[in-house]
Amino acid sequence: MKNHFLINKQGAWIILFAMVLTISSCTGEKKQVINFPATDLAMENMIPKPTKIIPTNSAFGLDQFTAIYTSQSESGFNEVAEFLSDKIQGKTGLNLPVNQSDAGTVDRVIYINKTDSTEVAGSEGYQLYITKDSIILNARSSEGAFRGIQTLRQIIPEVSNDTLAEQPIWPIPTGKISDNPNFEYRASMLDVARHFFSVEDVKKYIDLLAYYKINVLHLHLTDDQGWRIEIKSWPKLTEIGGSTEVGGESGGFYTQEDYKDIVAYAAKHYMTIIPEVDMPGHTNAASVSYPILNGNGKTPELYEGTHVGFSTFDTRKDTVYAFIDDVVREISEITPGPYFHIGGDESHVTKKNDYIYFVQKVEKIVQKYGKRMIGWDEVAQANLDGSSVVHFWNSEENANKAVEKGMKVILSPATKAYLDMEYDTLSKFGLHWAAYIPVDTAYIWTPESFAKGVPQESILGVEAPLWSETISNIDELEYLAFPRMIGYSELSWSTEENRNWDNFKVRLANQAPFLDRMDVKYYASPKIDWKESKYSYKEISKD
Ligand code: TNX
Repeated sequence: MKNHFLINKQGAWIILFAMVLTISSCTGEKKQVINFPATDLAMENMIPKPTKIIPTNSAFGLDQFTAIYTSQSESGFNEVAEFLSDKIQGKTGLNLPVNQSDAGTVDRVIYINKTDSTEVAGSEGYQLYITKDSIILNARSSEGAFRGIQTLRQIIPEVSNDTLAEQPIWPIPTGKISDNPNFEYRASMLDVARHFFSVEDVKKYIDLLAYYKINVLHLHLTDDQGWRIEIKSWPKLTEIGGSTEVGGESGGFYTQEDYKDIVAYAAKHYMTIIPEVDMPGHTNAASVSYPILNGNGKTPELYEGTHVGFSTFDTRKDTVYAFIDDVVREISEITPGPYFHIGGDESHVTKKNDYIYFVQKVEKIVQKYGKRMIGWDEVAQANLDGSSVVHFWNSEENANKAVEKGMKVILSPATKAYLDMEYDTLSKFGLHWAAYIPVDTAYIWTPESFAKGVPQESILGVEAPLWSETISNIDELEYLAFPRMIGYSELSWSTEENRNWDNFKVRLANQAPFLDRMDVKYYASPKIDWKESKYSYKEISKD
């Protein structure tokens, strides 16, 4: 039995120490024997579905006599445990001590252990061993531990059982879970350019995404309607270009301090921020701020409409590349993640040769600042380095070009993965140029074989973009993103064999208490038999 726990030496000492505490707590008072009704770990509402679940049909009693300990040798584990304790407090009100030697009466322990065992796959993999007395979470890195505690959060009951003992108890089903992601890149995108979203809004979105093991947030920071990131060497970008948004509202932008705050918050959730500066098209806001950029001698007007494809940088002007160099440098300096997204979509008024010349030059600038370039699928027409990444949204032909060049592809097919598409004809927000995407359509497709000629080895992962032409506040963001985003988390984390709509929709229905507790204004689609949802779909559909 012991061998199954895969604990390293230091871990073993701490467990031993915890056991001693447990025993000493029992010497004065007899340890309570709790008779749990049979529970089945495999029936829990975990999303994304873990790779392997072996139930043992008893329960661990989470209560005020539970304490959390971690490996101390590896950095980050203590913080992951603090994060868990904080979330347990939010859900149950319990205040569980973390790595405290004088934790008082401790009957049961949660131990977050760093292991080097190859049984735990990759840096995000983890194993959970839940017995009546202990929960042991094994991970090779704090990142894996962080993914594992999301699973644990999901299997803590919403309400306590107050009849099993004198104190309230949250019974957690026993068994073993081994888990690791199918795709390394599991993302959402937020368009903060068409409408601006505050740092607080972005943080709430990060909270929700992290619970479902999403590990990338791509921020679409610039477009025709607004420039949203402070560039110190070109201050008018935000002074002028940041002043508008779609529909005549007031715009806004992130100072570099704000952006760093988002990046740090994301990092605490083991999430990478990918900045996007969309170019050479989608650049009206930049050219209004600095008319030299468009090269046509005219100062454009600020734009608050929703048409695309009318703006371009002058791709043959040195000043334009000096400008881009400054922008990429300043943003890269405050972006620890490996990627820089250059947009590159819908440059309808840029000549093809100019477009290709431009993308190739910008790729070199991105590389100069130590980043890997990502571009929307049109960039695959250029001659690019194999390390750059093509972001498929529309053109299979472009995705195939990328594969031929040995590049990785991110999948965001507009017909399946666009969060701004309406659910159906009654949807309150969204567009439908690509498709209507009800919750089942969003889930029932196979990224592994979706784009012809794009094999699984070429797929970096799945991303669900949320364009914001039709939404301007967090409630509206949540209406479009949830519940569909929860399905995309399973599509990118769980393997094909582990995905099944009939099974998923029951687990999804059971997310209602969590979403309600987080005050998420999700679209309570009538296709789902929501568990005690406080939102009726009728209330939030069009009349
Ligand atoms: C297409 S997808 C766009 C965006 C729009 C979106 C609306 C892509 C790379 N470009 O500019 O916001 O459609 O659904």
